[in-house]
Amino acid sequence: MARSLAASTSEFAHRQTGIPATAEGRLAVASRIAQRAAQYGIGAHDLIFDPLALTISADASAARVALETIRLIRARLGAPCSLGISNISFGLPNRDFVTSAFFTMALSAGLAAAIMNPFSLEMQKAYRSYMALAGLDESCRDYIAFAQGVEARSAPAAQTGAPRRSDAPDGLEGAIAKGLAADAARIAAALLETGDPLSLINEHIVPALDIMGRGFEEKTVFLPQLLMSAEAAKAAFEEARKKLPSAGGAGPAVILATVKGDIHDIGKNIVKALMENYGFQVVDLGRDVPPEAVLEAAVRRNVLLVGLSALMTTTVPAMAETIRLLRENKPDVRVVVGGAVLTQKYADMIGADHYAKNAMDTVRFAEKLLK
Ligand code: B12
Repeated sequence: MARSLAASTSEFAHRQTGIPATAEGRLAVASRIAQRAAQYGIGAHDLIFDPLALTISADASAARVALETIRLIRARLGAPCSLGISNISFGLPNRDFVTSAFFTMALSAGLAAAIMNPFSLEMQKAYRSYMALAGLDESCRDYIAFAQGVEARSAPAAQTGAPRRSDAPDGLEGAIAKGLAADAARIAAALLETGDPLSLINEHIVPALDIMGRGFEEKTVFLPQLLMSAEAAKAAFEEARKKLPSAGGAGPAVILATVKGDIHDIGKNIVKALMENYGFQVVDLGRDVPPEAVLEAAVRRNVLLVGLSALMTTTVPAMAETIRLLRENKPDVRVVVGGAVLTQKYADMIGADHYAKNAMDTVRFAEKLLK
């Protein structure tokens, strides 16, 4: 059987008049091989075809034909392809430039395996970038590890004291830093058996996110990692929230919103949970809320207190605009503001009635004002 198949697979070299110049011609050869294999009970998906990469220095259509052949073999025969990648750049200077670009194109066309130099940095870059771009590298985990490894090897002197996920501490902070939501929830639940929810939030969750924020600023932590950490922080907070049951919401109504342009809502949600725990009815407008929507809700619900959250310097102007609109159209409303980017000075500058550093501070201000 092997002899017969070997004869078949060498059709390119012997029975043909040479390597077919077109993708259809190469597909025809592959189809004959697949038919012969089928006679021996071997399905096309158990064969690996090499559609052949010839050098572009001799034939300008070489890459295009090879790529098209991969697509056709996959679509028509359902069979995987492998290529000797570097042939494509034979005869050219700096071959890795062309080879790695071709590798990315071939992967995109459906290449399943490659004969290539795994020690070539250009090829590694192409492979890791392709996997991330194709959505085959969850949260760009492998890409980030690879890119950080390259950076560390090429510039060890440029290391800063900024936190890296790899030197994250153990415990809840570690689970949040590594973006492990299930672990974060489990550890939070264990800590809550003896500790109180506010300490969990203030002593573990907020500091862990601050560390990640610093890393993000110093470019040792990247957006996919920040997203995963935020999810882990939310999972831990959810455990804390369960221990802060709503007191029934019979008290005064309060509006909470993260201002327009800003999607950070972990802090606002903590404020919400604590206020509900203290009996306030919280109307949560969510995040990225336009000034007009805040005003509309404040008028319709006739609330006397609005809480606004902003986490970015770029969204403080939206907070200022919201306050201005409220002042003009509902002068009896008071505005409390919070969020990591704010300071007392900022809050005064934009005309807020109170700056709350944390959730408990917000509750105290609301109680003084409304109860
Ligand atoms: C988690 C996080 C994210 C998560 C948010 C998930 C979510 N659902 O909230 C994700 C990954 C999505 C994210 C995205 C982005 N982020 Co971000 N993010 C953070 C991080 C690390 C933590 C924020 C946080 O939740 N802290 C924990 C909570 C509990 O703290 P807090 O919000 O301050 O809340 C407390 C108090 O402030 C107060 N409070 C909060 N709100 C309110 C409201 C009221 C009414 C009151 C009274 C009190 C109050 O009480 C809370 C409890 O104590 C910060 C860094 C940092 N240290 O803040 C960066 C940070 C805010 N992000 C930043 C940036 C740049 C971004 C992005 C633009 C990144 C990007 N290139 O896409 C996007 C934003 C997109 C957008 N349009 O909003 C920058 C902002 C820089 C700046 N100064 O402008 C920061 C500071 C990181 C950094 N150092 O560079 N981010």
